[in-house]
Amino acid sequence: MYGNAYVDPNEKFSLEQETPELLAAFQERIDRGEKIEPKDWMPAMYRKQLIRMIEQHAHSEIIGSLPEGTWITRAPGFRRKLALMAKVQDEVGHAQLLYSAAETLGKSREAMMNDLITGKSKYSNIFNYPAKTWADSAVIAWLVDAGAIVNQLANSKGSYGPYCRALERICYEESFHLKYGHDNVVHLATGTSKQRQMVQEAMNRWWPPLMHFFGPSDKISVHTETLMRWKVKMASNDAMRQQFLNMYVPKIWDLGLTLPDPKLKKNEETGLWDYTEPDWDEFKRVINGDGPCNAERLAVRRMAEENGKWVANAIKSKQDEYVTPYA
Ligand code: FAQ
Repeated sequence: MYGNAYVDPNEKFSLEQETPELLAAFQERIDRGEKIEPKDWMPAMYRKQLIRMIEQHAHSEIIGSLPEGTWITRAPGFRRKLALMAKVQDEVGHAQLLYSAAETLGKSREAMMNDLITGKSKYSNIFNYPAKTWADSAVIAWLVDAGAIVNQLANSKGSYGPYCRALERICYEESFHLKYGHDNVVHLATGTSKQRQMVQEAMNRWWPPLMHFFGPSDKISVHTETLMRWKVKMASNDAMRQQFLNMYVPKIWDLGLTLPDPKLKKNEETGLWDYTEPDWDEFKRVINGDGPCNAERLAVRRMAEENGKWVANAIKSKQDEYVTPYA
């Protein structure tokens, strides 16, 4: 019986190794819509899956601050610079909330950070592409944040208490980022012909990674079935992608912008969007370390880790004087 001891996320587990009565009672709690809290009994596989997903999410926030962050020094005007700085700071704050939620499951922040900088952990595909112009930062703030909200608003109604509470707070802030991004895109799309061209080119660049962002299609997704049974994921990857298309494609077209997919249209019979199947080989390459910016992103993170070590050590030596909350 595995029960509640911290599990090495790399170890293999199977549900057959759990006590059947405990497993059944756990599933009943989930089905009743109860929240699971850190000290409650949970199957080792549930713990492992949550650590994987929350940790990847935390890494995505911290790495996700980098493409937009490169535009802080070059933002067009003081007000836009201030707003972008605040947004980037929020994203790093989201990582802090998420690392704390993952820590409640027993994996230390040091171990998570180590797995990020050694390339062992994944993070969102989308942050491995370069933000070439100011318009890229606008498209990220509007549409990547929009995609994140679709995913996180649904999953904030999920089963693991600390993750859901972190997601609720994050969604409030992401909603504000989305408005900021939309304002920037509208400004460019209704500006000079040069500005329109710049935002159109950014849209063309970010569309394929945005389609990948929601994860592989349901036919090839590995974890969706288990995670939906446990209400960690509240909708499948394809369902989230469809929701995003439904909400945002009309808004993009309203601005007179186009999207680089000739098949993209709403199928009036099914009510679903038809689109060209995303290139899943490219997706796999990017999430496994071979995207245009993976090496650069991890190098920046390693540098930050190295330069900030003395601060972390100082905080840790103070913390050791107090009782740790999850001991
Ligand atoms: N990128 O079986 P599935 C943000 C991996 S936050 C990289 O379908 P699952 C805020 C997956 O890990 C953005 N890898 O996986 C912001 C698995 O590999 P593994 C992050 C991906 O977990 C905005 C394999 O493929 N959001 O943007 C991706 O059931 C602006 C098989 O896939 C979250 O993390 C991907 N896109 O579903 C910040 C939300 N998709 O681990 C700055 C929480 C799949 O077995 C600026 N996460 N993989 O080696 C989730 O909802 C889920 O984990 C999914 C993937 C939906 C991402």
